[in-house]
Amino acid sequence: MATILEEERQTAQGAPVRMEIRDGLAVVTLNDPARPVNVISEGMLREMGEILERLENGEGGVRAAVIVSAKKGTWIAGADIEEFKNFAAPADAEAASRAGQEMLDRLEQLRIPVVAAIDGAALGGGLETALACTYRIATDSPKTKLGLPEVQLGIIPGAGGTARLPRLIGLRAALDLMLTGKQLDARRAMKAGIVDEVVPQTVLLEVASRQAMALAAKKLQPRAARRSGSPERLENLLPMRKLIFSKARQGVMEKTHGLYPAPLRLLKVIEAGLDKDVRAAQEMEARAFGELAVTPEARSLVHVFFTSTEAKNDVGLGDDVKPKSVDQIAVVGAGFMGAGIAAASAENGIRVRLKDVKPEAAAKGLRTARESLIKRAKRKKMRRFEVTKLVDRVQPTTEYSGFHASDVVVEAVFEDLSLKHRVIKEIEEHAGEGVVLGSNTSTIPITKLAEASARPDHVIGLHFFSPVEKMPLVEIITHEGTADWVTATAHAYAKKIGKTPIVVHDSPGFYVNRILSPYMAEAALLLQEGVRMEELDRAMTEWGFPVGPVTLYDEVGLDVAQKAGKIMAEAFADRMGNPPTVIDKMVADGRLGRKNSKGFYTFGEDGKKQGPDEAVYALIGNPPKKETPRAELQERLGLIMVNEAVRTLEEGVLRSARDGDVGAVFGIGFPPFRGGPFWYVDVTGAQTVLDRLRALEQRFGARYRPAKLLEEMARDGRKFFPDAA
Ligand code: 3H9
Repeated sequence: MATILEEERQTAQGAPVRMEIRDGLAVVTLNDPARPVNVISEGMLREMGEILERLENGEGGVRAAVIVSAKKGTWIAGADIEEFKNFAAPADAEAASRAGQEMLDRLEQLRIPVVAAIDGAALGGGLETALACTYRIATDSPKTKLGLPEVQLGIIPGAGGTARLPRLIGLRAALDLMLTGKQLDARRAMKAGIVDEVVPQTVLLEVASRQAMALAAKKLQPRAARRSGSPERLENLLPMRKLIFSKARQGVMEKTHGLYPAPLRLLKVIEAGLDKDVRAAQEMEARAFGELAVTPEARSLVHVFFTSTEAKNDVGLGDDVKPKSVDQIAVVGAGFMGAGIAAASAENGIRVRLKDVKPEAAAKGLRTARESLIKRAKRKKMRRFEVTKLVDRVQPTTEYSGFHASDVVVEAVFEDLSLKHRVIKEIEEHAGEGVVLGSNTSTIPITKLAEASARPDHVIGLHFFSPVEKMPLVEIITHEGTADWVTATAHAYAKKIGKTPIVVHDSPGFYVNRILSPYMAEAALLLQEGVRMEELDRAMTEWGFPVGPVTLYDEVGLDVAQKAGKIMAEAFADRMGNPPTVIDKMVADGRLGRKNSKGFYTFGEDGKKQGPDEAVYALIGNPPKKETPRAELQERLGLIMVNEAVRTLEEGVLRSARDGDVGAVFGIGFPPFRGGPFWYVDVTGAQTVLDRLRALEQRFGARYRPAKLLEEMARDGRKFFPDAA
């Protein structure tokens, strides 16, 4: 009969860490009652310290241990990012890193084997905990993901990850994980050599317990003992190692223009630590962690983490407003966007009817959606029957059959008001009473679309960004009459398919295009003034945007940009002035950008962007002049967007500065290390931004007129975010 030594010193019910000992096996269960996920907080460290002491003392004749989580969806989500806000100086953060390292060193040095039984996210300090265990078993649940995403927070792994991961899986693979922050599901983690076994959720504890005892009985060898020598022997040759680091550094510089200190510091720490023992490598890790954690870049990235998580979890309506569950949708318009929406939905378990008028168009959309799904399925190493089940979720149609069972219908037809009106009427004839009618328009006011509807309170904007599979934002646009449950359902649907939604009020350009538009118009004006195309692009990529505005014109399509630009110029004629003529000239010359391989840039046969097309300057009618200082270009383009963002908050288009930062970072690629336009104002100082805008207004006129709200913030010394440094 098994003896159960239930934790005597266990604190009150619901302690963050509990230990149960049964037949020589300790099951350590993590379940922080105060937090939605398990995190390595000060409290958790204390609790773990006590458990470790008891294991070190061999309490209850323990021969092996298993660490499990009782939280659904997470094993350990890493260090407590909330606590980062308390780091006033590098020494504070360094101390936190050392505390994490010490705890995991003790875990690693236990005389008994410890099995990490991972179900749910094991990220950052979570994965570092697993790395300090003897053996790792992970479940095949879609929630199980392993990674070291610290660089995305402007820091590096600080609890031994930079030392342990390269030693476990080899340098190149470890660098790839740490520099990108990518998260692997269990199967990929096993292939990478991080995880020893993958099992279904239902048997996790059983298998982990068995393997822990097998390790104790030496019937099973831990990975380190199973492999001979280092993971990748070639990588240990000095010239090879030098090459790997130099390539990695080059890759980082190309991607970040040196604007993010963490990845560069990460490379230094790993390079210097590889020949040292783990303890010495951790010394360097702790110091770097400390210095990085208090940089403005890290503070901004932490801000982006919290604001985006909040936007995802907060629809901004009372608790009594309940969303409808979304299990089946229909998409009307099987073009690139429609197919992307269908694929993103199917990937997340939603059945989709994809409709177009002609069979060829529906078939093409289906092909696009399937290709995207198969690509992702391959990456996830899905089995064949799983892939079949996945792609079968999208069914093409030329009729409205099956629409009655849809919870949401997304219309993604051409940007033509009368066409959309007709489509809305048709949808309403065939869909059920309780359907949410979402429009993926990027330019037409939702209020106008709702005019054609018999149930205007069901109509809402669901603005996806292209390409849907990559872009994380969905702008949800409400008009005056949109019912709250419709907003809540649209929000829940966006969240279900893994997107980050922001809810904005109907207005020309909504939020994202509203702030993008003056920026793009200013870029066109700068071209007319004689600034070279590549100069403009370089200025803004060096400011931190993923692509510059001229490249963006080509990517978006010049005809699309022309149409959007006209709408915005009309809507804000009082201060926008005359729209730049260059875009009209480009379109008249048949230059539509990437889609017809003819734009500001030239494109190769393979569709790859090449250099700027010099013929464009003749078209503009103004040859390039001497270089404009890069800082001036950045000031003109950056501030016009920031000012417009503040206006949208002032006008109530945005509900909060938080949503404004999330929308700009996730919808446009506003430099994440600047935290978004509102965080940027706070960090720069509202008064400074105001002064700079006033100077620009003097030179260039009303389009730089500062937002009233900005004037108020400067006058009252207020901030959008009180914790902005
Ligand atoms: C690190 O580990 C450094 C170490 O190397 C060094 C140690 C010394 N901290 O996203 P959700 C909150 S750096 C604090 O909606 P999901 C989140 O704010 C860390 N809070 O759930 C939200 O709160 P609320 C590296 C956290 O199921 C709630 O939990 N780790 C943390 O969609 C639910 O979150 C990461 O970067 C945290 N670490 O996704 C992982 N994590 O309900 C960050 C979550 O009040 N986390 N919260 O709005 C994630 O990626 C996702 O939250 C996760 C769950 C996948 C875990």
